[in-house]
Amino acid sequence: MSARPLGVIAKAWLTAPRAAYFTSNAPQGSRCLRASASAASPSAADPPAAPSRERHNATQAEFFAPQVHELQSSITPDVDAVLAQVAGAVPGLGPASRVLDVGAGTGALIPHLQSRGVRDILALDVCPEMLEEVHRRFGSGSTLGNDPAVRTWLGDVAELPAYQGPFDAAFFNAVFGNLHDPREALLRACFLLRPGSHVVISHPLGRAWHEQFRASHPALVPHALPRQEALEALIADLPLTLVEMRDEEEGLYLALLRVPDGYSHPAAPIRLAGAIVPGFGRGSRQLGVPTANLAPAPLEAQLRGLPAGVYFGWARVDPGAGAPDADAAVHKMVMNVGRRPTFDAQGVGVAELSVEVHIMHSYAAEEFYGRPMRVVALGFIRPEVKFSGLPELLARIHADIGLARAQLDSDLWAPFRDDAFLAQA
Ligand code: RBF
Ligand code: MG
Repeated sequence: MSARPLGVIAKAWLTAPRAAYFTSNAPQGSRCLRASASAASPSAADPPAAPSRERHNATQAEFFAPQVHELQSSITPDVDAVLAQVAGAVPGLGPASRVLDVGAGTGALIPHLQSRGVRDILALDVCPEMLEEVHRRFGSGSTLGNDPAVRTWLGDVAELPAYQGPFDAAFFNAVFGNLHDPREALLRACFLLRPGSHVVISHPLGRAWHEQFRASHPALVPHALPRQEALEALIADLPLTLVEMRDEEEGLYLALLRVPDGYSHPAAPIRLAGAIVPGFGRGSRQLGVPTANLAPAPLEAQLRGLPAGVYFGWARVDPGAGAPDADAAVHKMVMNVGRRPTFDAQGVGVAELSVEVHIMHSYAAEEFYGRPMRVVALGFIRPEVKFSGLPELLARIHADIGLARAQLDSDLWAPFRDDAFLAQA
């Protein structure tokens, strides 16, 4: 990439000198990029394969690295006033709040968060030069420590470790269209957010501007700013609800989403005990995700009112005499309580509820039918979903397992390994 023409466009990216942008820089750049893209592609009709996250983010970092001072100096008073609205969109932010700023850039949003009293901010970006500027402008607390400060994290939000949370708000300002995978980013953000907290997806320059920029830089900006219907589809199986949406062609685009209070279910910890029963012969062991199932009927009182979906927690099987000690220990688990709609043409699932517990341990024995199992479910990961098929379900279960592991290692949930209920005979 040559820095000079891109520099002009990147500056326009925030300052929005629309006439100049639309009439001189963008169309030329746009035509050039399109022409070279289709020339390089064997079939212009086939959409190019999505690059890996690593490759995608390297492209972002490369583009923005030379733009630090342009971006910084391009926050006009008009743009700044809109950014104040963005920071103000989340109710209740103040000195006790911890805020995640995804795609922080040079930190344009930070003064507006600070003027609302927020002191504890994690600025995230895939471009190290941007984060150096954030550090220079806003100072920083020590890398470790609990003092509220502006800290930085280099990388994709989809890879942000759980220990960086929990947050009271996550802002995706002027970055959503640039993300490698917006859904994955939102999903990961959800797991770092407290119940009742908020996500803001915003672009100060609005839809029309974003679409122009996207057209001229399809690799850099693969995604549209979602309209309400598309956004609702995007979050359909995420623990998020849409609260407010401003989406006019011109001017501020802003979607305010909320993590429900029920994310960590009010009934948790949910303590279940029973004898392990055969499953439905769907071959979950063959899938690499063996489950030990509990009969739902005797657990009706504990299960009543719980949303169908995936929970995480701790479990212990009594494997009987002669089993290795590790098999009798408490282990991490993910549990699906639901009707497995993926395997039903209507998508409603089988009539009878199933309680399927995948324990993150390799047991010596193949089956434990009739053996006692105890489970303490602590948090709700996501609702049950009708997936397109087994591969998608399996990929999702692996994501659930990863998220559950991270949650269960946290100070919040690790102590429940020693819950007295699990130790009972
Ligand atoms: N089945 C579904 O139809 N939708 C789901 O969202 C779903 N999530 C699951 C999550 C976990 C952690 C586990 C262990 C199972 C899940 N299942 C789901 C059930 C899955 O279909 C079932 O385990 C296999 O069919 C084997 O019985
Ligand atoms: Mg099973």
